[in-house]
Amino acid sequence: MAGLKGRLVLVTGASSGIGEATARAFAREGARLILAARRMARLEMLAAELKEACDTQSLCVQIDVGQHKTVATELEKLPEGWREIDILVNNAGLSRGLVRLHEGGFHDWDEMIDTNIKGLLAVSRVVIPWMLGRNRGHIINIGSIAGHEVYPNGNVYCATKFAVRAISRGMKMDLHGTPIRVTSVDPGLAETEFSLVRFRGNGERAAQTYKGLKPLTGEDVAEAIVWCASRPEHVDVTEMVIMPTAQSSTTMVHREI
Ligand code: NDP
Ligand code: 8X3
Repeated sequence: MAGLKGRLVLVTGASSGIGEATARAFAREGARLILAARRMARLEMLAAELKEACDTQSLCVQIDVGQHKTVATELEKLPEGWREIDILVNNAGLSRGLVRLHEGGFHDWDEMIDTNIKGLLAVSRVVIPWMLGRNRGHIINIGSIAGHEVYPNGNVYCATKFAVRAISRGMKMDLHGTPIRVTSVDPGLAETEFSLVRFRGNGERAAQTYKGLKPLTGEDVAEAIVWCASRPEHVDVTEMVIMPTAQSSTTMVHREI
């Protein structure tokens, strides 16, 4: 695979799941990494692992993307040589609850909107001008099948992912005529900590989500992300939907139970 050696990749939400697997996949290709999330200890463990396995240079940055005002401050503090971001993977995101809209709570809604939409915007607002300054870059937003189809009780989470899809399209247009690429990678069911977070640590409930099917793994999605990033400069994969074979839509999931 050509083109990723020495590239600087910022992965938000690198402490778990898809983001963590994405960091590993880019490290295997020889990229340098900025690992961002709230759980710094996990990022530091990952950085040490990548150093050992791939001799990767990583910088760990504690960022809560939901704290929009501090995102710029934290990113502006990046040391010399670490602002030349070639690839931004806007992955940090979460779901809270799976209930009818009229039973939902403002706290959960705020958390999803602040992280999935406003967090992605806050990071992009800082990094895209840097990319424009260097006339190069690639933004990879992690959307979801939930940004293509709403499912029962998914209401606000789905709305945030519909928003991510709209933002990806808007970014592509706003960067028209520049060499900067925009990609939306939109997975179906992937077994990560996603459902554990959605159900606030209820492991039994989380496990039900993946019962009787072979879901995607973080690694499956990471491979797709790295594939998009490693296309030749004139090729922009604008949208990639990646599903488990056993899933045909948000509501059609074949389970062998
Ligand atoms: P995980 O829960 O395993 O990982 C989520 C990551 O996001 C963690 O690293 C977490 O880090 C980070 N994160 C959450 N909130 C914040 C915040 N406020 N600031 C910074 N980082 C944050 O789930 P996934 O890997 O599955 O999720 C990654 C992305 O993939 C999300 O955008 C999700 O919507 C999307 N997705 C997931 C699918 C699935 O089925 N799993 C399918 C389709 C899309 P920390 O807690 O340390 O801050
Ligand atoms: C995560 C996939 O279908 O659980 O975005 O919403 S789904």
